[in-house]
Amino acid sequence: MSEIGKWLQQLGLVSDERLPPGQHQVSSLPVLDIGVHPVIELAEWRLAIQGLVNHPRQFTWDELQTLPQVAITADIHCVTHWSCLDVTWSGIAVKSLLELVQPQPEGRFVSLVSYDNYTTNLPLAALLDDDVLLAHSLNGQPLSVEHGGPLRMVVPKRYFWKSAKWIKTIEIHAEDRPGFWEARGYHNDAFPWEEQRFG
Ligand SMILES: Nc1nc2c(c(=O)[nH]1)N[C@H]1C(S)=C(S)[C@@H](COP(=O)(O)O)O[C@H]1N2
Ligand SMILES: [Mo]
Repeated sequence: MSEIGKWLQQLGLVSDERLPPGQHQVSSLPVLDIGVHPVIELAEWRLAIQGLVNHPRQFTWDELQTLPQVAITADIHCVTHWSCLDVTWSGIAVKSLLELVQPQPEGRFVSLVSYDNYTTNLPLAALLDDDVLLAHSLNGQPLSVEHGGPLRMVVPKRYFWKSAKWIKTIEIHAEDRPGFWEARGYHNDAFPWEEQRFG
């Protein structure tokens, strides 16, 4: 941290707190999901981007690897109160994928649909952030099946249920469609620092 950063902290003008309210730290990423761990051969695996886009597309595994690769290190916060700090992910920038399919102006919301039929929803704009990626690796290792391999969404700014494992389809809609947990009372926006867990 910079000298001035330390100073501001000592004066109590900024906080060094990395845990959002109601969270405790864990040292490794737990495995959490609705219970089905789908296994898909890479040769069969597809990612579809469809709905309100000019160029709906299905990507094979090999096609995806040719797209711009990014790596990020982020703190992960789960609504069940654990946070795992400094998790490194690498994969494909979602922004570059969206540029290829060209969302239409009325397409403002996204449903993520996974191979276990799990769904979650986000505003399209949330996927354009630089820290949002489709991850195929976790802390330098290929993403294991239990953590959503071969490919999962990572949306670090939201509670982790928005980060769909085993992603299959990205659908762009004009209206917001609540996903699996959102339809069961979880918060639609899910910002950890605002403690948007339910409602
Ligand atoms: N496809 C799918 N994605 C999912 C889930 C799921 O059940 N199915 N669970 C979500 C929840 S509630 C959490 S906390 C994270 C857990 O990811 P992890 O098992 O890699 O820690 O995945 C999210 N993505
Ligand atoms: Mo979760």
